[in-house]
Amino acid sequence: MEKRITGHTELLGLIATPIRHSKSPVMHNAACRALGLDYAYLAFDIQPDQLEDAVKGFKALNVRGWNVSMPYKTSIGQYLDHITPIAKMCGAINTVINDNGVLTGTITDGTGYMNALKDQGIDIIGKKMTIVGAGGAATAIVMQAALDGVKEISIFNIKDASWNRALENVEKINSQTKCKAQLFDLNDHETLRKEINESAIFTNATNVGMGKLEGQMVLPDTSYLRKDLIVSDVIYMPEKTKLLEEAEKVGCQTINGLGMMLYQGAASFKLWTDQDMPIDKVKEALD
Ligand code: SKM
Repeated sequence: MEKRITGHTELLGLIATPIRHSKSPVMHNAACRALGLDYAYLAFDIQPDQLEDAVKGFKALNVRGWNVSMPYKTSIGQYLDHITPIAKMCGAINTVINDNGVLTGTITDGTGYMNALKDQGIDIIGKKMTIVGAGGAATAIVMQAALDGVKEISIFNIKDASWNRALENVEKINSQTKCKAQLFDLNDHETLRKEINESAIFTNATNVGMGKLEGQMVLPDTSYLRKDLIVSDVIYMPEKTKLLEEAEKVGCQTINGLGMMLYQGAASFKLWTDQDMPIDKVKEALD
């Protein structure tokens, strides 16, 4: 690594807090090493009152680009020059591109999710999806899925603070894409069962299954699952959530959140370097 860094090496990065757990530095540095690109990617743990200074500093230092994670995905936009239509639709930014001092914000989480499905040979275009959640990950997924041509999306959420965001997401999808979206209460188990039965894929885009909620799942029980249903989770730590464990027992094809993480990074990497991330090499580095 040290041999690689010279007086010419340029910087890529990631801002968030907390962020030391992130897999992004390993991913991006492995990709740069494999391609012989003269960049180094570092994680910066930035406090909320430092966000504006951090953006100004990155601009002054001519940092080529950086990822943005929680809690800054919705607040960084005010410091940028341009925001792409998909980032506007999602109300969030996870990638900033610095073109000689002109800063553009976009979001790659949704394409990351869709490409992770493709990587597993899963095609949901023209099909129906049921998803639980209305936070950042859920929003990015449903917007990109709708734009890519998923036919119907049924969103389930509890009536918490993100219910209104879910309602807005549904309105945006229905008015700006050809996809038909609907929002339901996660406690309406009869409808949940019906919507899952009609879907090709069921996705958990909440944090149920990780941290303090490890061992729990968003479904009341496994009778909602069937063998030919694809079950995906945005969580990758633990590698296998309770939902994915149960789905596997039923015989479902399952996919955890690591692919989404990998492919959102690949999309950011392409925007900064104009190169395709060498996925196999990066997967090796993540093992
Ligand atoms: O959107 C991504 C972000 O680009 C990087 C990241 C990480 O490194 O943990 C997580 C997601 O928020």
